[in-house]
Amino acid sequence: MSDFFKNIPAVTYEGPDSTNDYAFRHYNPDEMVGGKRLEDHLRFAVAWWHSFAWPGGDPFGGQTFDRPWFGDTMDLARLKADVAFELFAILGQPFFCFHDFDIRPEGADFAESTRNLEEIVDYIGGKMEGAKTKLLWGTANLFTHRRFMSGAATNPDPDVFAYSAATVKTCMDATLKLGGENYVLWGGREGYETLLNTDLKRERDQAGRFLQMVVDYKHKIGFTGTILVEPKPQEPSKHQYDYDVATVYGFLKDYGLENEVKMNIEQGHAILAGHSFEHELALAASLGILGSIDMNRNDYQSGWDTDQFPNSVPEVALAYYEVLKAGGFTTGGTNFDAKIRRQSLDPADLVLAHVGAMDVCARGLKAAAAMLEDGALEAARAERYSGWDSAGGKALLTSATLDDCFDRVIQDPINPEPRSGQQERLENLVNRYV
Ligand code: XUL
Ligand code: CO
Repeated sequence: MSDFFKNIPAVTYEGPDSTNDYAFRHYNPDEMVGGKRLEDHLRFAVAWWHSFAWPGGDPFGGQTFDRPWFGDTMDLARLKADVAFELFAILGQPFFCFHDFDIRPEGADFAESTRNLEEIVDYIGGKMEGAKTKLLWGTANLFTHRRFMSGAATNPDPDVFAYSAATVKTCMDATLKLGGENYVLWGGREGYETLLNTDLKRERDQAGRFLQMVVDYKHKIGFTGTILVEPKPQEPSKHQYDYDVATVYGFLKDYGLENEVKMNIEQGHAILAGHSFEHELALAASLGILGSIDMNRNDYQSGWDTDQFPNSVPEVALAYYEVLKAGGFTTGGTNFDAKIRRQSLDPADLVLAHVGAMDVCARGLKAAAAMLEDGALEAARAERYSGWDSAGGKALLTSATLDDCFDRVIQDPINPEPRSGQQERLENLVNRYV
Protein backbone atom coordinates (compact mmCIF):
# COMPACT_ATOMS: atom_id res chain seq x y z
CA MET A 1 0.00 0.00 0.00
CA SER A 2 1.54 3.34 -1.03
CA ASP A 3 0.55 6.52 0.79
CA PHE A 4 -0.08 8.50 -2.38
CA PHE A 5 -3.83 8.79 -1.83
CA LYS A 6 -3.58 8.96 1.96
CA ASN A 7 -6.67 10.50 3.64
CA ILE A 8 -8.72 10.07 0.46
CA PRO A 9 -11.70 7.83 1.17
CA ALA A 10 -13.35 5.30 -1.13
CA VAL A 11 -15.98 7.10 -3.18
CA THR A 12 -19.54 5.80 -2.86
CA TYR A 13 -22.97 6.86 -4.04
CA GLU A 14 -24.67 9.33 -1.67
CA GLY A 15 -27.38 10.75 -3.95
CA PRO A 16 -27.97 14.15 -5.60
CA ASP A 17 -28.16 16.15 -2.34
CA SER A 18 -24.74 15.12 -1.04
CA THR A 19 -22.22 17.92 -0.53
CA ASN A 20 -19.32 15.50 -0.05
CA ASP A 21 -16.61 15.98 -2.73
CA TYR A 22 -15.77 12.29 -2.44
CA ALA A 23 -19.25 11.01 -3.27
CA PHE A 24 -21.13 10.13 -6.41
CA ARG A 25 -24.36 12.07 -6.76
CA HIS A 26 -25.62 10.30 -9.87
CA TYR A 27 -23.45 7.23 -10.42
CA ASN A 28 -24.99 4.44 -8.42
CA PRO A 29 -23.39 1.33 -9.94
CA ASP A 30 -26.28 -0.91 -8.84
CA GLU A 31 -29.08 1.30 -10.09
CA MET A 32 -31.14 -0.53 -12.70
CA VAL A 33 -31.59 1.40 -15.94
CA GLY A 34 -33.58 -0.30 -18.68
CA GLY A 35 -33.11 -3.69 -17.03
CA LYS A 36 -29.34 -3.40 -16.63
CA ARG A 37 -27.05 -2.15 -13.81
CA LEU A 38 -25.60 1.30 -14.44
CA GLU A 39 -22.08 -0.04 -13.97
CA ASP A 40 -22.73 -2.65 -16.67
CA HIS A 41 -24.06 -0.01 -19.05
CA LEU A 42 -21.20 2.44 -18.67
CA ARG A 43 -18.26 0.07 -18.18
CA PHE A 44 -15.91 2.87 -17.02
CA ALA A 45 -12.16 2.56 -17.48
CA VAL A 46 -9.19 4.59 -16.20
CA ALA A 47 -6.51 5.33 -18.82
CA TRP A 48 -3.07 4.43 -17.46
CA TRP A 49 -1.23 6.89 -19.73
CA HIS A 50 -2.96 10.09 -18.69
CA SER A 51 -3.45 9.28 -15.02
CA PHE A 52 -0.11 7.68 -14.18
CA ALA A 53 2.40 8.23 -17.01
CA TRP A 54 1.76 11.79 -18.22
CA PRO A 55 4.20 14.25 -16.56
CA GLY A 56 2.11 17.39 -17.10
CA GLY A 57 4.12 18.83 -19.99
CA ASP A 58 2.99 21.07 -22.83
CA PRO A 59 4.88 22.49 -25.85
CA PHE A 60 6.18 25.37 -23.69
CA GLY A 61 7.15 23.58 -20.52
CA GLY A 62 8.02 20.18 -19.15
CA GLN A 63 7.00 18.12 -16.17
CA THR A 64 4.78 19.73 -13.56
CA PHE A 65 3.69 16.59 -11.71
CA ASP A 66 5.95 15.22 -9.04
CA ARG A 67 5.04 11.54 -8.81
CA PRO A 68 7.09 9.16 -6.70
CA TRP A 69 6.92 6.51 -9.45
CA PHE A 70 8.43 8.63 -12.27
CA GLY A 71 11.60 6.98 -13.57
CA ASP A 72 12.74 4.05 -15.66
CA THR A 73 13.14 1.13 -13.28
CA MET A 74 11.01 -1.95 -12.75
CA ASP A 75 10.64 -1.05 -9.06
CA LEU A 76 9.06 2.26 -10.05
CA ALA A 77 6.86 0.52 -12.62
CA ARG A 78 5.58 -1.73 -9.82
CA LEU A 79 4.96 1.29 -7.57
CA LYS A 80 3.02 2.91 -10.41
CA ALA A 81 0.88 -0.22 -10.70
CA ASP A 82 0.29 -0.22 -6.93
CA VAL A 83 -0.92 3.38 -7.06
CA ALA A 84 -3.05 2.66 -10.13
CA PHE A 85 -4.89 -0.13 -8.34
CA GLU A 86 -5.33 2.15 -5.31
CA LEU A 87 -7.10 4.68 -7.56
CA PHE A 88 -9.23 1.91 -9.11
CA ALA A 89 -10.26 0.81 -5.60
CA ILE A 90 -11.10 4.37 -4.46
CA LEU A 91 -13.34 4.81 -7.53
CA GLY A 92 -14.70 1.26 -7.61
CA GLN A 93 -13.56 1.27 -11.22
CA PRO A 94 -14.52 -1.82 -13.22
CA PHE A 95 -11.87 -1.43 -15.95
CA PHE A 96 -8.54 0.08 -16.98
CA CYS A 97 -6.67 0.48 -20.30
CA PHE A 98 -2.93 0.66 -21.03
CA HIS A 99 -0.19 0.99 -23.64
CA ASP A 100 2.97 -1.11 -23.18
CA PHE A 101 4.90 2.16 -22.84
CA ASP A 102 2.74 3.27 -19.87
CA ILE A 103 3.35 0.24 -17.71
CA ARG A 104 6.96 -0.83 -18.37
CA PRO A 105 10.30 0.94 -18.75
CA GLU A 106 11.72 0.96 -22.28
CA GLY A 107 14.59 -1.55 -22.48
CA ALA A 108 17.94 -1.15 -24.22
CA ASP A 109 16.58 -3.31 -27.05
CA PHE A 110 13.40 -5.13 -28.09
CA ALA A 111 14.21 -8.23 -26.04
CA GLU A 112 14.65 -6.21 -22.85
CA SER A 113 11.50 -4.16 -23.46
CA THR A 114 9.60 -7.42 -23.92
CA ARG A 115 11.03 -8.93 -20.73
CA ASN A 116 10.04 -5.77 -18.84
CA LEU A 117 6.54 -5.97 -20.29
CA GLU A 118 6.11 -9.64 -19.40
CA GLU A 119 7.33 -9.03 -15.86
CA ILE A 120 5.00 -6.10 -15.20
CA VAL A 121 2.07 -7.89 -16.85
CA ASP A 122 2.55 -10.74 -14.37
CA TYR A 123 2.67 -8.21 -11.54
CA ILE A 124 -0.51 -6.49 -12.75
CA GLY A 125 -2.16 -9.90 -13.21
CA GLY A 126 -1.41 -10.64 -9.56
CA LYS A 127 -2.98 -7.34 -8.49
CA MET A 128 -6.08 -8.07 -10.59
CA GLU A 129 -6.63 -11.31 -8.70
CA GLY A 130 -7.42 -9.35 -5.55
CA ALA A 131 -9.35 -6.55 -7.26
CA LYS A 132 -12.63 -6.07 -9.10
CA THR A 133 -10.94 -4.08 -11.87
CA LYS A 134 -10.54 -5.82 -15.23
CA LEU A 135 -8.83 -4.88 -18.47
CA LEU A 136 -11.04 -3.14 -21.04
CA TRP A 137 -8.27 -2.96 -23.62
CA GLY A 138 -4.57 -3.04 -24.21
CA THR A 139 -2.63 -1.35 -26.98
CA ALA A 140 0.89 -0.65 -28.24
CA ASN A 141 2.48 2.77 -28.15
CA LEU A 142 3.87 3.05 -31.68
CA PHE A 143 4.30 6.83 -31.62
CA THR A 144 6.43 8.13 -28.71
CA HIS A 145 9.85 6.62 -29.43
CA ARG A 146 11.87 8.32 -32.20
CA ARG A 147 12.03 5.06 -34.18
CA PHE A 148 8.33 5.64 -35.01
CA MET A 149 8.73 9.27 -36.12
CA SER A 150 7.89 8.39 -39.77
CA GLY A 151 5.14 5.95 -38.86
CA ALA A 152 4.90 2.37 -37.63
CA ALA A 153 3.07 0.18 -40.19
CA THR A 154 3.24 3.04 -42.70
CA ASN A 155 6.96 3.71 -42.26
CA PRO A 156 9.08 3.85 -45.44
CA ASP A 157 11.51 1.48 -43.69
CA PRO A 158 10.30 -2.17 -43.58
CA ASP A 159 12.39 -2.76 -40.45
CA VAL A 160 10.14 -0.34 -38.57
CA PHE A 161 7.09 -2.23 -39.87
CA ALA A 162 8.58 -5.47 -38.54
CA TYR A 163 9.53 -3.89 -35.19
CA SER A 164 6.01 -2.50 -34.86
CA ALA A 165 4.39 -5.82 -35.76
CA ALA A 166 6.56 -7.61 -33.18
CA THR A 167 5.59 -4.99 -30.59
CA VAL A 168 1.89 -5.46 -31.33
CA LYS A 169 2.33 -9.22 -30.92
CA THR A 170 3.74 -8.68 -27.41
CA CYS A 171 0.90 -6.30 -26.53
CA MET A 172 -1.77 -8.67 -27.84
CA ASP A 173 -0.16 -11.46 -25.78
CA ALA A 174 -0.26 -9.17 -22.72
CA THR A 175 -3.90 -8.25 -23.38
CA LEU A 176 -4.86 -11.90 -23.73
CA LYS A 177 -3.01 -12.84 -20.56
CA LEU A 178 -4.77 -10.12 -18.55
CA GLY A 179 -8.20 -11.15 -19.89
CA GLY A 180 -8.64 -7.94 -21.91
CA GLU A 181 -11.96 -7.56 -23.69
CA ASN A 182 -10.65 -5.57 -26.66
CA TYR A 183 -7.39 -4.69 -28.40
CA VAL A 184 -7.03 -1.12 -29.74
CA LEU A 185 -4.99 0.31 -32.61
CA TRP A 186 -4.72 4.08 -32.76
CA GLY A 187 -2.51 5.12 -35.65
CA GLY A 188 -0.65 7.96 -33.94
CA ARG A 189 1.94 8.46 -36.65
CA GLU A 190 0.22 6.43 -39.37
CA GLY A 191 -0.02 9.43 -41.66
CA TYR A 192 2.31 11.95 -43.20
CA GLU A 193 3.80 15.38 -42.70
CA THR A 194 4.22 16.23 -46.39
CA LEU A 195 3.14 14.55 -49.61
CA LEU A 196 6.47 15.63 -51.11
CA ASN A 197 8.18 12.62 -49.51
CA THR A 198 5.20 10.28 -49.15
CA ASP A 199 3.99 7.37 -51.28
CA LEU A 200 0.40 7.51 -50.08
CA LYS A 201 -0.83 4.43 -51.94
CA ARG A 202 2.02 2.28 -50.68
CA GLU A 203 1.60 3.44 -47.08
CA ARG A 204 -2.12 2.73 -47.13
CA ASP A 205 -1.44 -0.78 -48.43
CA GLN A 206 1.13 -1.31 -45.67
CA ALA A 207 -1.49 -0.31 -43.09
CA GLY A 208 -3.98 -2.77 -44.63
CA ARG A 209 -1.43 -5.59 -44.52
CA PHE A 210 -0.54 -4.75 -40.91
CA LEU A 211 -4.16 -4.86 -39.78
CA GLN A 212 -4.64 -8.19 -41.56
CA MET A 213 -1.66 -9.55 -39.61
CA VAL A 214 -3.25 -8.35 -36.36
CA VAL A 215 -6.54 -10.05 -37.20
CA ASP A 216 -4.74 -13.28 -38.20
CA TYR A 217 -2.84 -13.27 -34.91
CA LYS A 218 -6.02 -12.67 -32.93
CA HIS A 219 -7.49 -15.86 -34.39
CA LYS A 220 -4.23 -17.77 -33.99
CA ILE A 221 -4.00 -17.11 -30.24
CA GLY A 222 -7.73 -17.51 -29.64
CA PHE A 223 -8.30 -13.93 -28.48
CA THR A 224 -12.10 -13.63 -28.37
CA GLY A 225 -12.17 -9.88 -27.71
CA THR A 226 -12.75 -7.20 -30.32
CA ILE A 227 -10.09 -5.53 -32.45
CA LEU A 228 -10.80 -1.79 -32.44
CA VAL A 229 -9.36 0.97 -34.62
CA GLU A 230 -9.47 4.48 -33.15
CA PRO A 231 -9.91 7.20 -35.78
CA LYS A 232 -8.29 10.63 -35.51
CA PRO A 233 -7.77 13.11 -38.37
CA GLN A 234 -4.45 14.69 -37.39
CA GLU A 235 -2.12 15.34 -34.44
CA PRO A 236 0.57 14.15 -34.20
CA SER A 237 0.68 13.62 -38.00
CA LYS A 238 -0.46 16.47 -40.22
CA HIS A 239 -2.78 13.99 -41.94
CA GLN A 240 -3.66 10.60 -40.45
CA TYR A 241 -4.97 7.75 -42.58
CA ASP A 242 -7.62 6.78 -39.99
CA TYR A 243 -9.22 10.21 -40.35
CA ASP A 244 -12.73 9.45 -39.12
CA VAL A 245 -15.29 6.63 -39.02
CA ALA A 246 -16.26 6.99 -42.67
CA THR A 247 -12.63 6.89 -43.81
CA VAL A 248 -11.78 3.87 -41.68
CA TYR A 249 -14.85 2.02 -42.92
CA GLY A 250 -13.74 2.57 -46.51
CA PHE A 251 -10.29 1.30 -45.54
CA LEU A 252 -11.72 -1.81 -43.85
CA LYS A 253 -13.90 -2.58 -46.87
CA ASP A 254 -10.90 -2.17 -49.15
CA TYR A 255 -8.92 -4.77 -47.23
CA GLY A 256 -11.87 -7.09 -46.47
CA LEU A 257 -11.74 -6.47 -42.71
CA GLU A 258 -15.12 -4.84 -42.09
CA ASN A 259 -16.43 -7.88 -40.25
CA GLU A 260 -13.31 -8.27 -38.12
CA VAL A 261 -12.68 -4.78 -36.80
CA LYS A 262 -14.84 -2.23 -34.99
CA MET A 263 -14.29 1.37 -33.91
CA ASN A 264 -13.11 2.98 -30.69
CA ILE A 265 -14.54 6.47 -31.06
CA GLU A 266 -13.17 9.42 -29.10
CA GLN A 267 -15.08 12.66 -28.48
CA GLY A 268 -12.07 14.92 -29.06
CA HIS A 269 -11.06 13.15 -32.24
CA ALA A 270 -14.57 13.55 -33.64
CA ILE A 271 -14.39 17.30 -32.93
CA LEU A 272 -10.96 17.55 -34.61
CA ALA A 273 -12.43 15.84 -37.69
CA GLY A 274 -15.15 18.49 -37.86
CA HIS A 275 -17.89 16.16 -36.61
CA SER A 276 -19.94 15.89 -33.46
CA PHE A 277 -19.29 12.89 -31.22
CA GLU A 278 -22.82 11.64 -31.84
CA HIS A 279 -22.30 11.86 -35.60
CA GLU A 280 -19.35 9.48 -35.40
CA LEU A 281 -21.24 7.13 -33.07
CA ALA A 282 -24.39 7.13 -35.20
CA LEU A 283 -22.41 6.47 -38.37
CA ALA A 284 -20.44 3.61 -36.78
CA ALA A 285 -23.66 2.11 -35.41
CA SER A 286 -25.31 2.32 -38.82
CA LEU A 287 -22.32 0.50 -40.34
CA GLY A 288 -22.32 -2.17 -37.62
CA ILE A 289 -18.85 -1.20 -36.35
CA LEU A 290 -19.55 0.67 -33.10
CA GLY A 291 -17.29 -0.92 -30.50
CA SER A 292 -16.19 1.32 -27.64
CA ILE A 293 -15.72 4.97 -26.70
CA ASP A 294 -12.89 7.16 -25.45
CA MET A 295 -14.77 9.71 -23.39
CA ASN A 296 -13.24 13.14 -23.06
CA ARG A 297 -13.83 16.66 -24.32
CA ASN A 298 -11.89 19.04 -26.50
CA ASP A 299 -11.66 22.71 -25.86
CA TYR A 300 -13.83 24.35 -28.49
CA GLN A 301 -11.50 27.32 -28.94
CA SER A 302 -8.00 25.86 -28.98
CA GLY A 303 -8.41 23.49 -31.94
CA TRP A 304 -6.16 20.76 -30.58
CA ASP A 305 -6.65 17.54 -28.69
CA THR A 306 -6.97 18.81 -25.11
CA ASP A 307 -8.26 15.50 -23.68
CA GLN A 308 -10.21 17.07 -20.83
CA PHE A 309 -12.57 15.13 -18.63
CA PRO A 310 -16.20 15.40 -19.82
CA ASN A 311 -18.41 17.83 -17.91
CA SER A 312 -21.45 18.53 -20.07
CA VAL A 313 -24.48 16.34 -19.42
CA PRO A 314 -26.36 17.40 -22.58
CA GLU A 315 -23.36 16.49 -24.73
CA VAL A 316 -22.75 13.08 -23.24
CA ALA A 317 -26.50 12.34 -23.20
CA LEU A 318 -26.63 12.63 -26.99
CA ALA A 319 -23.59 10.35 -27.27
CA TYR A 320 -25.05 7.69 -24.98
CA TYR A 321 -28.36 7.97 -26.85
CA GLU A 322 -26.57 6.64 -29.94
CA VAL A 323 -24.82 3.93 -27.91
CA LEU A 324 -28.07 2.75 -26.31
CA LYS A 325 -29.99 2.95 -29.57
CA ALA A 326 -27.36 0.61 -31.04
CA GLY A 327 -28.02 -1.87 -28.19
CA GLY A 328 -25.37 -0.67 -25.71
CA PHE A 329 -21.81 -1.86 -25.22
CA THR A 330 -20.89 -5.52 -25.58
CA THR A 331 -17.11 -5.80 -25.19
CA GLY A 332 -16.70 -2.01 -25.29
CA GLY A 333 -17.01 0.59 -22.56
CA THR A 334 -16.33 4.19 -21.54
CA ASN A 335 -12.59 4.80 -21.31
CA PHE A 336 -11.65 8.15 -19.80
CA ASP A 337 -8.97 9.10 -22.30
CA ALA A 338 -8.69 12.33 -20.35
CA LYS A 339 -6.04 14.10 -18.35
CA ILE A 340 -6.18 16.57 -15.52
CA ARG A 341 -4.75 20.02 -16.27
CA ARG A 342 -1.03 20.53 -15.74
CA GLN A 343 -1.73 22.81 -12.77
CA SER A 344 -3.78 20.08 -11.07
CA LEU A 345 -0.92 18.77 -9.00
CA ASP A 346 -2.66 17.04 -6.12
CA PRO A 347 -3.62 13.38 -5.81
CA ALA A 348 -7.10 14.67 -4.99
CA ASP A 349 -7.32 16.26 -8.45
CA LEU A 350 -6.87 12.86 -10.07
CA VAL A 351 -9.64 11.34 -7.97
CA LEU A 352 -12.09 14.22 -8.31
CA ALA A 353 -11.64 14.42 -12.10
CA HIS A 354 -12.88 10.86 -12.36
CA VAL A 355 -15.65 11.33 -9.81
CA GLY A 356 -17.08 14.29 -11.72
CA ALA A 357 -16.74 12.58 -15.09
CA MET A 358 -18.42 9.41 -13.84
CA ASP A 359 -21.32 11.45 -12.47
CA VAL A 360 -21.68 13.41 -15.72
CA CYS A 361 -21.70 10.18 -17.74
CA ALA A 362 -24.19 8.56 -15.37
CA ARG A 363 -26.55 11.52 -15.71
CA GLY A 364 -26.11 11.49 -19.48
CA LEU A 365 -26.76 7.78 -19.78
CA LYS A 366 -29.85 7.96 -17.57
CA ALA A 367 -31.20 10.87 -19.62
CA ALA A 368 -30.51 8.94 -22.83
CA ALA A 369 -32.24 5.83 -21.50
CA ALA A 370 -35.30 7.89 -20.52
CA MET A 371 -35.42 9.54 -23.97
CA LEU A 372 -35.23 6.17 -25.61
CA GLU A 373 -37.82 4.59 -23.33
CA ASP A 374 -40.30 7.44 -23.73
CA GLY A 375 -39.81 7.15 -27.47
CA ALA A 376 -40.86 10.68 -28.46
CA LEU A 377 -37.68 11.33 -30.46
CA GLU A 378 -37.87 8.02 -32.26
CA ALA A 379 -41.58 8.49 -32.93
CA ALA A 380 -40.88 11.88 -34.54
CA ARG A 381 -38.08 10.35 -36.61
CA ALA A 382 -40.26 7.43 -37.71
CA GLU A 383 -43.07 9.80 -38.65
CA ARG A 384 -40.67 11.90 -40.73
CA TYR A 385 -39.74 8.89 -42.84
CA SER A 386 -43.14 7.17 -42.81
CA GLY A 387 -43.65 7.76 -46.53
CA TRP A 388 -41.02 5.12 -47.18
CA ASP A 389 -43.31 2.48 -45.62
CA SER A 390 -45.84 2.90 -48.44
CA ALA A 391 -45.80 0.56 -51.45
CA GLY A 392 -44.53 3.40 -53.65
CA GLY A 393 -41.76 4.23 -51.20
CA LYS A 394 -40.65 0.58 -50.93
CA ALA A 395 -40.63 0.19 -54.72
CA LEU A 396 -38.19 3.11 -55.01
CA LEU A 397 -35.66 1.20 -52.97
CA THR A 398 -36.07 -2.09 -54.80
CA SER A 399 -37.42 -2.26 -58.34
CA ALA A 400 -38.17 1.24 -59.60
CA THR A 401 -36.19 2.72 -62.50
CA LEU A 402 -35.77 6.35 -63.53
CA ASP A 403 -38.46 5.73 -66.18
CA ASP A 404 -40.86 4.42 -63.50
CA CYS A 405 -40.25 7.55 -61.45
CA PHE A 406 -40.83 9.72 -64.49
CA ASP A 407 -44.13 7.95 -65.29
CA ARG A 408 -45.30 8.19 -61.68
CA VAL A 409 -44.53 11.87 -61.33
CA ILE A 410 -46.40 12.59 -64.59
CA GLN A 411 -49.35 10.29 -63.97
CA ASP A 412 -50.09 10.73 -60.26
CA PRO A 413 -49.14 13.65 -60.53
CA ILE A 414 -46.68 14.28 -57.68
CA ASN A 415 -45.96 17.75 -56.40
CA PRO A 416 -44.11 17.30 -53.09
CA GLU A 417 -45.02 19.70 -50.28
CA PRO A 418 -42.06 20.64 -48.01
CA ARG A 419 -42.61 19.77 -44.32
CA SER A 420 -41.02 21.24 -41.22
CA GLY A 421 -38.01 19.43 -39.81
CA GLN A 422 -39.16 20.56 -36.34
CA GLN A 423 -35.61 20.98 -35.08
CA GLU A 424 -36.54 23.45 -32.35
CA ARG A 425 -39.34 21.24 -31.03
CA LEU A 426 -36.93 18.29 -30.89
CA GLU A 427 -34.24 20.35 -29.16
CA ASN A 428 -36.83 21.42 -26.58
CA LEU A 429 -37.78 17.78 -26.16
CA VAL A 430 -34.18 16.76 -25.45
CA ASN A 431 -33.86 19.57 -22.91
CA ARG A 432 -36.67 18.03 -20.88
CA TYR A 433 -34.36 15.13 -20.10
CA VAL A 434 -30.94 16.68 -19.62
C1 XUL B 1 -4.44 9.86 -28.67
C2 XUL B 1 -5.32 8.78 -28.16
C3 XUL B 1 -4.64 7.54 -27.67
C4 XUL B 1 -5.40 6.29 -27.95
C5 XUL B 1 -4.67 5.03 -27.57
O1 XUL B 1 -5.11 10.97 -29.13
O2 XUL B 1 -6.50 8.94 -28.09
O3 XUL B 1 -4.40 7.69 -26.31
O4 XUL B 1 -6.62 6.28 -27.27
O5 XUL B 1 -3.43 4.92 -28.19
CO1 CO C 1 -8.06 7.78 -27.37
